[in-house]
Amino acid sequence: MTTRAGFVALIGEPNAGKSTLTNAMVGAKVSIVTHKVQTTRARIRGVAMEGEAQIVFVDTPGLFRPRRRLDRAMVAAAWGGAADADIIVLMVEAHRGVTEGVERILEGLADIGKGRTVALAINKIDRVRAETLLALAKDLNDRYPFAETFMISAEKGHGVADLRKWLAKEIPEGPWLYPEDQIADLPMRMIAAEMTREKLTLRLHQELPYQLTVETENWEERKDGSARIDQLVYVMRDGHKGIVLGHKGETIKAVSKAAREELEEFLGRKVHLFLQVKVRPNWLEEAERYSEMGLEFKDGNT
Ligand SMILES: Nc1nc2c(ncn2[C@@H]2O[C@H](COP(=O)(O)OP(=O)(O)OP(=O)(O)O)[C@@H](O)[C@H]2O)c(=O)[nH]1
Ligand SMILES: [Mg+2]
Repeated sequence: MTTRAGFVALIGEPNAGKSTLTNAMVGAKVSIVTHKVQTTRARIRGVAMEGEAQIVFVDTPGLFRPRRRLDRAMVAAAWGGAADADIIVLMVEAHRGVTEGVERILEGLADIGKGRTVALAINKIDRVRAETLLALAKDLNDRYPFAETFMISAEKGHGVADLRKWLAKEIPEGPWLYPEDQIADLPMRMIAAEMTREKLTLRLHQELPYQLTVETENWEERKDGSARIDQLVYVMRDGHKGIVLGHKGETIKAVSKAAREELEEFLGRKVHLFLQVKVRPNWLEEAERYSEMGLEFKDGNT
């Protein structure tokens, strides 16, 4: 049997469902998902097997008009993921259609997509009627020569298997890139930090999630088979620290519990998770924070 292997980059506007699709393809949660935009900050690789094909999905940060330094690093990571991939899948939200943001991505694809297979996945089809979908598919195909169009619901699983089968056929022949049982290419300490950031993002309101970051400071394997994990939550202001902690520490306690439970399930063993909140007014300008996130720190104005 000939094996196949390749990289498939999922790109799209923030909230399009890229991480949800990555997880659906892999069959496990490797990338965090929230209802808020700009959840994913760096490229997250998830590995899926389809017959003799190993498809490495590259989940990317959403593409939007960057303003701040972190925005720019995220958008650069997303386009970089597309440029390195064998196949690009553009995800568009069915109910939002061709937004200004989608138009801008199509402009970018005119360049990055050259010489590459680019497919379209219209996601969240559970939210619209069939007529709307067909019109949207036609509109998008008039604007860009997609190799194929898929109508999917990443969340409900509709169309996901068809897309995976097609991708398995399209990726190049070659030896597998990862051991057969590996599902993610991200250090465990980073996955653990992402889980905590997801729980924080789900609980906090407004802009706050954007202004915090989580890092795993220490990971200690214990003799009884459990792990002790210490994480730091960086926030920018004293007031933010208060919000993250919550009244009598309720918020951080709930976040810690939810993150620990998910980690225990992921690792299949007991975890002791300790979170500490640190005020760091300038963390968004610190190169080390970016490397911890898996992002490139770009010089220039904030
Ligand atoms: N109704 C519906 N919601 C979906 C579907 N797929 C994803 N979602 C929801 O859309 C929201 C965003 O999903 P994500 O997977 O985090 O989106 P993303 O593209 O990774 O977003 P960023 O990381 O911010 O760029 C979440 O609330 C998902 O549950 C779908 O097929 N149908
Ligand atoms: Mg995401």
